[in-house]
Amino acid sequence: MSRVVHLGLGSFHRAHQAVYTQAANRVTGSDRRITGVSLRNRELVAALRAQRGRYTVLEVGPDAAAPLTVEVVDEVLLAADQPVAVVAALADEATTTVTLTVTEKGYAFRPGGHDLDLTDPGIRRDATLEAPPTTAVGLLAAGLLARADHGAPVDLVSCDNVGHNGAALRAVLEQYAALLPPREGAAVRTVLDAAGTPDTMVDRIVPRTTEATRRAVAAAGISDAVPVPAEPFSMWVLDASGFTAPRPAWESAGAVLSGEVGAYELVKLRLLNAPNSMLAYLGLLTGRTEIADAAADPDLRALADRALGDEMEPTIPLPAGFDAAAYRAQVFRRFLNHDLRHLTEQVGSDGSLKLTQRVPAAVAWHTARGSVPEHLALLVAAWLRVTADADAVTIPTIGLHEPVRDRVRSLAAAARGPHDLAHAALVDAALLGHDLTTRTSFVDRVGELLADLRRHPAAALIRSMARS
Ligand code: CS2
Repeated sequence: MSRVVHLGLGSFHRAHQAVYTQAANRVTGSDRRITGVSLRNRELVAALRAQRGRYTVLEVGPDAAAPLTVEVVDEVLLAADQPVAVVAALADEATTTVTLTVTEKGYAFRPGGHDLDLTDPGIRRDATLEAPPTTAVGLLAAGLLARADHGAPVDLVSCDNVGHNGAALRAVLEQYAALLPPREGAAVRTVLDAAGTPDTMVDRIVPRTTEATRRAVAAAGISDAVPVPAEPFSMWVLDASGFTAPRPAWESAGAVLSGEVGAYELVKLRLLNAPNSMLAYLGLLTGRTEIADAAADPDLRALADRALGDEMEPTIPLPAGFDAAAYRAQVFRRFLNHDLRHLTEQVGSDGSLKLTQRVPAAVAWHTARGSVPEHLALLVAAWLRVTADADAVTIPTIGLHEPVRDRVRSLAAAARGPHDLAHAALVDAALLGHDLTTRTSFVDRVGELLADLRRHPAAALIRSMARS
């Protein structure tokens, strides 16, 4: 039976693709198993091994189903310790599907775009082929290289929130192949040319596991050190025409095969992820620890809802038959799920990478029509304020991660004020992508809003914008 290898064995995979794969096995009577690869989470790997790959998905909130035992992951590897075994799993003829959830960071994009960052130290080291690879891109390419020996078909399925994720994955692998010695580079390209890299849209809110998750699972009589909490909602749209090899029949478990994946990806990034980021940054600036608390504030909700409905929705082609009003209402119901305890700092982390996927193309749509999207400017200003100013977030956070924080802080130190900082960060340094570098009317507005956020408590600006 053909197998799946998954790179990025985090909570999202365990509550999403693994669940679909198990359900597809049950419906079709097949037995496709997953080799789960964590890049560096040693504790998770040890715990999952001790449980022979088995774990629990705990749905929380209204309409939650009973805890689900997932037993489809039957091999667990840690890339940091076992790179050779990971490459062997990727290269195995029996492996016909490789899925990935490595987050925006895992693609080693150059800041602000979809090109491989040729200065990334991990990428440069891996491309010498002098030692086993350490990066997701390096591991995948090494797997493809080894597959040149047999040429069995394989598909590489990105399941990250990146626009045109399949095409983006193919592009970084092609650019990586160009860094390799000529013979190896050519072999990787040959295997990649024959491989499928379908675009996908993935959706399920999966917060961090907490003690409350463990307690709830234990109360249900299940012993599990690494359960995963998740909302009841789940969606997966795949471009069926992008596959070349046998794969689990995920559609029998509710995944949607569609020729309109691109439209679904835009719906997800702009109508769900962007307002989610907005609640995260406005929430962080007004002392909210959880997304549900931010969404329950009528002013924050009004602003996020206007960003979604008035500013994002007009910029995208909706999939045929798509009910935008119902989607919009459902998005806020999902954000309001208090039991999820989804942290504003979790959604607010890695903002430079996430916002690049979620915001600039929509801004470009507006400025091309002569308008400046006010709420999107507020979102970017709020991200800048959170990133640049140590005094902006007053609630305790445990890990609000931002790869360009030092960069933004040194730009802030050198800037003559908020307007200058907005231009230095968004135009000169292109920290949110090239689309914004020429949208100076938008960047001016970001500067003005940032000035306001620095001068007054954030709640005052939020209140006046929400009520105007
Ligand atoms: C969130 C997403 O952390 C974030 O940036 O917007 O992880 C979101 O919860 C998922 O994409 C929902 O499918």
